[in-house]
Amino acid sequence: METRLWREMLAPYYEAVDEITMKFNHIIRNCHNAGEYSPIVRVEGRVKTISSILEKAQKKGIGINEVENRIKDIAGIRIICQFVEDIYNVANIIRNRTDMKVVEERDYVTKSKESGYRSYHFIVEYEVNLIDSAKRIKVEIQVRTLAMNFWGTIEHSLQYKYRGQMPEHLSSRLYAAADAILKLDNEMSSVRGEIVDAQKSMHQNDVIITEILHNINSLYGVANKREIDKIQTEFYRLYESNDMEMLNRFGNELDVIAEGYRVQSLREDI
Ligand code: 0O2
Repeated sequence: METRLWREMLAPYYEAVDEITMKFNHIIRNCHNAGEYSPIVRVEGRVKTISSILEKAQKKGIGINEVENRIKDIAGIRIICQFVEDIYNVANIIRNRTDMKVVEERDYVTKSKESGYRSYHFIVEYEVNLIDSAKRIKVEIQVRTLAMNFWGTIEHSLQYKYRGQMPEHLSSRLYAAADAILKLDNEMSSVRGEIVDAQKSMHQNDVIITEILHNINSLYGVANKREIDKIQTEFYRLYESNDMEMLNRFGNELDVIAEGYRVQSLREDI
């Protein structure tokens, strides 16, 4: 196939990867904005390179004209989570979405592959709107923990280096490392509640401080210097005491002061 035709064929896959990556990033942002824990840490997306498509097609005896039908991971999304439990929460999110249809599901988390590889795989059908038509394409979504991703990425590069002929001493080391990853994920799951709580309160504290600083910044333009100095001194005092309850109360009082100035300046405008 000519390069130009490959580019045409791959265009909707690039579109799908961009759109789906953005949609899962919105989930992260919406969770943060709502002060909720996000089951997703980050999202990555890629379109398989032409050489990698050709290599897979050759390995599996797939003809060029069958590539789109039979290679289901031309478009690939990787969703990275902190904990194994999050993988299953993300799996439910994917199953319940109305903009993609799950056509295949493989749980390599509960039952790892022979290599030790663990990850949860979906093949979904996703509709892309092109300039004058729409096209349904297949997209692979891999959901895994940070630890599984660490292992998978390293093992993948070694597999690439040895092209399926990995020396025994390396594959057995990797298998042992996969076992350590499984233990690590289990250990982390046992303290998930504590970690989630700590991260939530860290995020909430961050929001409180950011809002206070934003309000102080806005007051610079409208309040008098003495008042601002007083507010700032109080803020530093509370900040140093690390008393988040007091800082929250102070933030609420500052909201009222800032709101008052806004009303005043609006009245002056009238
Ligand atoms: P790349 O370079 O990541 O794209 P099948 O559907 O069973 O005929 P397929 O499509 O290989 O065959 O499905 P499978 O086994 O679910 O694997 C899909 C993808 O999962 C692979 O794509 C890898 O990304 C990943 N994967 C599967 N097994 C392993 C493994 O043992 N180690 C690592 N590191 N990754 C794995 P590609 O096209 O092989 O690679």
